[in-house]
Amino acid sequence: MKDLLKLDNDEFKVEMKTRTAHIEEILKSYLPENITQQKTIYDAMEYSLMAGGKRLRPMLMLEAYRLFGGKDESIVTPFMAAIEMIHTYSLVHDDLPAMDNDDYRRGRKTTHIVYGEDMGILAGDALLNYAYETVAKSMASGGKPELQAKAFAVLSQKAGIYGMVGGQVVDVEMTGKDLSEEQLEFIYRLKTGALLEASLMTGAVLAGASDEEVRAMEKVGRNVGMAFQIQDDILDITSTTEELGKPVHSDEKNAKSTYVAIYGMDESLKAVEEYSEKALNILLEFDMQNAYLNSLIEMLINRKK
Ligand code: GRG
Repeated sequence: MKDLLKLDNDEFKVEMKTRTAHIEEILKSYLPENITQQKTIYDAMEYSLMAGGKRLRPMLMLEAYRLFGGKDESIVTPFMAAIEMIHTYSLVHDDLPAMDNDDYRRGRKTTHIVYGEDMGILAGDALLNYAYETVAKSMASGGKPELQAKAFAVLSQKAGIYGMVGGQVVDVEMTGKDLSEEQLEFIYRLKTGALLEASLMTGAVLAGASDEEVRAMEKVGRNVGMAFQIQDDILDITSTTEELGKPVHSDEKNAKSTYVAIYGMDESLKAVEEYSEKALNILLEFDMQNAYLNSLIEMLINRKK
């Protein structure tokens, strides 16, 4: 087996900055146009979508696309914009009074605080719809129809009842109750993991990866998702509101049974490392080497926000 390719710390930081700026430009270019009387919804969409954030999902998608030899970025950019819109809608809805009732996100007031609860609901709806509209429009204007349709199916499935929405449903239903190991794994795999799986899978599909390779990317995403969510639980306890850009101790406030609450801090830190290592080992095993992607996965272990 080959050695894992990685970037050194400084090189990774520079690359990450460049890539994040590139994604910001892509997102801007896919914002809706020709808005007239419905301008409020455009403002609320832009407010939430362009509020910063790590842009992890489009970043993973582009790296997976490159990993499998994808060259023409115009095929993957609508999907990158779409997944960030879907992710943003989930955050906007998750912050609503009926769900987590949070006032801060990505370092600023949440969408419903600024635009009202009605517009918060509609902004989430609009972002979800516009995500699919963006992908559908790109498919209608050419490209590689079979690959685009397959990627569209993966994206919509992972965002829906078999993915993120399904995980959120169980999470909401189980709030305040004790969770079994299986229930916790189910929630994390769907609520958080599914969109990360979708990022890596759609990138691979659009580049023409084989079914076996796409399945391997799904597994990578699943492990990254577990590591990411457990790290999120850890940061909710150890970090600060300033650093995270959202309230800390939110899990306690919402009576959420988290990995840390069930297994303790030491086990959780170990689990983040183990899941990240599993993800990297799958990439190594398949000889799927992209130094930036490997470093990004490793960075998740040490992330502070
Ligand atoms: C409302 C259908 C629906 C789903 C909500 C994603 C989600 C499900 C809820 C958000 C709260 C939460 C803890 C989600 C788990 C995934 C997660 C850690 C999201 C935050 O993602 P980051 O850290 O956010 O990538 P940024 O702001 O950096 O993009």
